[in-house]
Amino acid sequence: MNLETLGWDPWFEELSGLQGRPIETLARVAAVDREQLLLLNDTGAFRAKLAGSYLYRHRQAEELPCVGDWVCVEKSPDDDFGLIHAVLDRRTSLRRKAAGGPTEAQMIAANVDYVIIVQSCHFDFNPNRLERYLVMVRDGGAEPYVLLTKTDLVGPDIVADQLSRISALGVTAPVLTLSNVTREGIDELKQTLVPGKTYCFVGSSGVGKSTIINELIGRELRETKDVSATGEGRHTTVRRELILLRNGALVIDNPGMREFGILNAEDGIDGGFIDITDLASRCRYRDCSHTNEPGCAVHEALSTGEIDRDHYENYLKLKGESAFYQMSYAEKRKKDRNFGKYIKSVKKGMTRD
Ligand SMILES: Nc1nc2c(ncn2[C@@H]2O[C@H](COP(=O)(O)OP(=O)(O)OP(=O)(O)O)[C@@H](O)[C@H]2O)c(=O)[nH]1
Ligand SMILES: [Mg+2]
Ligand SMILES: [Zn+2]
Repeated sequence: MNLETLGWDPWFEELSGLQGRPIETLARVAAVDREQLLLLNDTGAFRAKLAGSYLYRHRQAEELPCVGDWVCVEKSPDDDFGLIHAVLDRRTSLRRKAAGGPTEAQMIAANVDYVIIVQSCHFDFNPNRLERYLVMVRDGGAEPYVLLTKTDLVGPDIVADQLSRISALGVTAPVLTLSNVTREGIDELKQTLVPGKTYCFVGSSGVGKSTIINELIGRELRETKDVSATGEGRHTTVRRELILLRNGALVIDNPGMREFGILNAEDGIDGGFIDITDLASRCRYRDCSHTNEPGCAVHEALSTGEIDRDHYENYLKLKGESAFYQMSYAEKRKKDRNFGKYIKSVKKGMTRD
């Protein structure tokens, strides 16, 4: 196994910038359990902790290593734990508003190439929530996929209707459907997973994320549980984990998310509502809020039915949330150009197969 197998990308060598000190090796975070981390590198899996000096300098939740991060770690063969001294800049980041503070971001996963947004055709399908997820994904720099599950529980007409509602939103992401029961669509999903790329599965509890990942692994590794009698999902997955599949793709399972806020996501919102942002260029006022200004092209499209009212209202809601959080959102940390060079030298010294 080498670092490329684990998703290492030349980007990290060229653009990574971070304040660091000499460290022995690079590794990828596979899981985080409180202050203990599970890391993977060319020597295999091992445990590590954060160096006290790192903790001292990085107090924001967003700055702590999360699943998918690349870290610089110091470890000699007889140490039980490696010591993490630095977290490399993230190429992409999937984050949401932390439940506690109004403006602090919580990392879901880092350096994910594709996010697979999972909704079940049965009870769970919700276009507004889908848009919210799409905003979160695009804002973090990853590419979205949409996956509808449990097609065995609804008729083909319902699946077709849901697909057309997704395309009515102007969603450009690929949309897949599958059933873990009839296994329809499973091969198509497998074929989309590319070796060396990282895929993160997100969606409500009970939609079948872990069942799919078990299927991809080929054995029961992730815990799944029966849905309760009300049809609501139950939380089963409690920990995120990065798993290397036999075909070479990397997948991250996630606990189901009840709700999440979006942060500082103006670009992500505009990317997810291209129909509205296109119309906005024809509004009379450049700073039109599309609520009640005269000459608003968005309002006109709304009255002719060219755009959907739910879609429009969701747009305004996400915009409002984002603007609110942006006011006090803490700025990203500074970059140090020297670190990229340094990473190169660390990498050169590593054993490779
Ligand atoms: N009928 C049907 N049931 C499914 C399908 N996929 C998963 N299930 C069932 O749905 C339940 C929940 O599946 P999980 O894989 O645990 O769901 P999850 O998304 O991982 O849930 P959390 O870990 O709580 O986020 C289990 O009982 C699965 O057997 C499907 O395609 N069809
Ligand atoms: Mg699960
Ligand atoms: Zn307008």
